[in-house]
Amino acid sequence: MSSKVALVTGITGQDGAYLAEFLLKKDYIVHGVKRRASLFNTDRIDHLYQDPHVSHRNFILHYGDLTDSTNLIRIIQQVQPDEIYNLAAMSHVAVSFDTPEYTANADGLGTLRILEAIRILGLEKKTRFYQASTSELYGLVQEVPQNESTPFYPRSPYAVAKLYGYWITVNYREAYGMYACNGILFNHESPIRGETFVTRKITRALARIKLGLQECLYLGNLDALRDWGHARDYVEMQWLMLQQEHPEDFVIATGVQYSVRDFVNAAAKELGIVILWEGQGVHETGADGNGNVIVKVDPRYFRPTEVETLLGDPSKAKQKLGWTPSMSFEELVAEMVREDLKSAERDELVKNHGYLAYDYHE
Ligand code: NDP
Ligand code: GDR
Repeated sequence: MSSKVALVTGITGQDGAYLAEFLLKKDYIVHGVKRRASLFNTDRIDHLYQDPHVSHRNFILHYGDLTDSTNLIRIIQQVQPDEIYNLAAMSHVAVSFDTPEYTANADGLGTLRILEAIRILGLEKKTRFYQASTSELYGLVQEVPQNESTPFYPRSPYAVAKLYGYWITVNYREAYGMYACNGILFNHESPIRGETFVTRKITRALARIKLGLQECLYLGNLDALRDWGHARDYVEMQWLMLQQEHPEDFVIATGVQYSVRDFVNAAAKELGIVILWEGQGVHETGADGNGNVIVKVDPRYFRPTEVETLLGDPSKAKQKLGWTPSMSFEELVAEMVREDLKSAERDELVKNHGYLAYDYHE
């Protein structure tokens, strides 16, 4: 039997990298859409790269952008994919308040552009479509825990754009009989998580603080509650959603909730750093063993409208997809801390013995 062909948008992102690895192991031919950037943006997938001059490649990248329908139509026409995973997005909730129109264009209309390309090319019966929907849709939560029928109340330009993506996916499924589904994924993290999301910001900063490379970590809302899982587990569910008899939407979550403060404590424990929490109303919130404050609250990281609490109910995915997360919260934190400590150790080595000792003027 010939290999299945997948097209992944957002291939250079956290999930794109894990999904590409996963699909290649399943013997797929994987095509990815990457944006042109002034610097290389393929760090997460460099290990999968194949020289375009060799024949029989099974990992192929195309330049593209979700804001450009002509290019999406051309890529989909060339690739004729069996499955499309739409993972590309301006995915940072706080940044979406600064770039709301672009976020609506890429995250909302971008989804429509792909669905419409499938239709224009007459691929409705061939190509299955996965939309990266999000627990941010629940926003100001109406019910705890949240499942597939919990009402949405988005609280950011990102979430509102994703709401459009969610419903246009449902609409194309119902209107044109397409196999299109939404994965409503709760937060998922990993050692390759973007460095400005709170978990990675914490593990990276605390590792650097431990080695004396950084003095302090500034955070926003420490009381926000999230349901954090591991990205590797979650991409497998994205694939499984496209292997069912009928297309359906699924919540993927661990069903366990922690605060940002809990995450700091867990990472500090892993590193053997003591975090001393101070009294309410005090903006300085943590200290190392020597009494130096290492975690401070900076109001610039508060959002105009916050999502205070998210907790998923993954019962449907458990029952129909056989979903069980393979990693606990503690294991996730430990893996992230371990990898960031390695990278901080490399920086420390360079700082102590490397190019900084070299006099460029000689
Ligand atoms: P990342 O931010 O790590 O990756 C986003 C990807 O989208 C990157 O490859 C980025 O390219 C690409 N991208 C951004 N804008 C465009 C554009 N206009 N055209 C083409 N590509 C673009 O996100 P994650 O991997 O964490 O998340 C994957 C998807 O899942 C996103 O849609 C996100 O909103 C959604 N999601 C994520 C969750 C999570 O906890 N991680 C939870 C629920 C949903 P570049 O590398 O050049 O920036
Ligand atoms: P989120 O993730 O907004 O849930 O979106 P993020 O890690 O950015 O924030 C989680 C919570 O932590 C609070 N917080 C901070 N956040 C950041 N980034 N930086 C800080 O310094 C900080 N301090 C406190 C936030 O206010 C928030 O409550 C992620 C993204 O991956 C989305 O694309 C995805 O859809 C959702 O998860 C599910």
